[in-house]
Amino acid sequence: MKFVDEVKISVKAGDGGRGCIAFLREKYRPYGGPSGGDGGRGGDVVFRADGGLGSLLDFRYQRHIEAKRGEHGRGKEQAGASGAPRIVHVPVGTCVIDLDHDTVTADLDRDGIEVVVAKGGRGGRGNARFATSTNQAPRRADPGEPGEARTLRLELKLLADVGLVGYPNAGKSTLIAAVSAARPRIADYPFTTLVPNLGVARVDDDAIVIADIPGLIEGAHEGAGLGIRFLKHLARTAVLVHLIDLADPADPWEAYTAVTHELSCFDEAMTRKPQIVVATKLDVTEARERFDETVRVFATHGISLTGVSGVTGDGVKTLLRHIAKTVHAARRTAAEEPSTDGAGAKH
Ligand SMILES: Nc1nc2c(ncn2[C@@H]2O[C@H](COP(=O)(O)OP(=O)(O)OP(=O)(O)O)[C@@H](O)[C@H]2O)c(=O)[nH]1
Ligand SMILES: [Mg+2]
Repeated sequence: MKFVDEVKISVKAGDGGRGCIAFLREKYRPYGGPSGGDGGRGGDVVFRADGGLGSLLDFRYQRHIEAKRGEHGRGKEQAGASGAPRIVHVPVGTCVIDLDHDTVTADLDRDGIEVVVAKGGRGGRGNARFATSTNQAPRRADPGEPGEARTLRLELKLLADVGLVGYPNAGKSTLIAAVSAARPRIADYPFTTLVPNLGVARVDDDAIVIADIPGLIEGAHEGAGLGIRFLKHLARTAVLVHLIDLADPADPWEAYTAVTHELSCFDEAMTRKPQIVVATKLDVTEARERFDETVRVFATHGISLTGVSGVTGDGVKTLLRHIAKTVHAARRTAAEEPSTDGAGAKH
């Protein structure tokens, strides 16, 4: 199972500026010398690892990246200005593969490190450089070198921030499709999802990575249904979102406790992760009718319930914000307490 975000892009560094051909002519200096300045260097394309980014999502809208060219040289031996480097922020953990040569160019595995992925061209020499004792008026200057152009694949191994759990058919895949670009299979029979899917949801400036795994049923820890081995993909998530299908006539509290039991059979730590419990399919009349009563039952156990419809999108935005806030809080707790597993307090 590979959880990889990848994107193909092209980069082009700036071309070097042209060298200038010029001669100094001053009123009282009949033999003014060659005075063409050098062209400026083209800007590099530089990748910088940024711990604040969580995905390669930005590159979906930015497939071609160019740095500025160097300015051309000018008369009076004025060199052209260099093109500014183009600094591109990429998430920590981004691996850069050169597709033309099939080589790994860089592994940006630490916050703040920088790698030049395309080098700017050198500026051409102006004619002032070509003056010799025998040729005092050279009419020659170099063109600038072209900047490097490369086709790259960026790969990022993703770690999910959020795991979706619940019975089969609870609407997990529908929810991930509603909040991200992931397009998992969705169908009205159990165990539609056979392998985990990953989706990246945008919340303001942040990217939240959500994992959708196969549904759990009672006895999953003994192999019932698809078993619980998929829970290993959620081991490092910060937050669990537990979906309960209110259109299903089965008792919601029993569904909740059955899934929670399977989580604890896999690993006690799973039940200590912050959890957001969500009632789904609220567009269905029967589900809506049961909502208030279900909220009350869960409240008696100290659990607050959020309602959504993955189909109409009702409540989904609010839920996503709630998820993002919980993820941020969990990340902060994990950063403050590096000695714990970062699981946080019981919901
Ligand atoms: N009316 C309605 N139907 C929904 C909603 N969410 C999901 N469904 C339907 O419920 C069925 C199951 O949805 P999925 O998203 O595949 O459920 P799942 O939890 O991923 O199921 P598994 O992959 O089998 O574990 C599909 O027929 C969906 O169209 C909802 O909010 N409202
Ligand atoms: Mg599914």
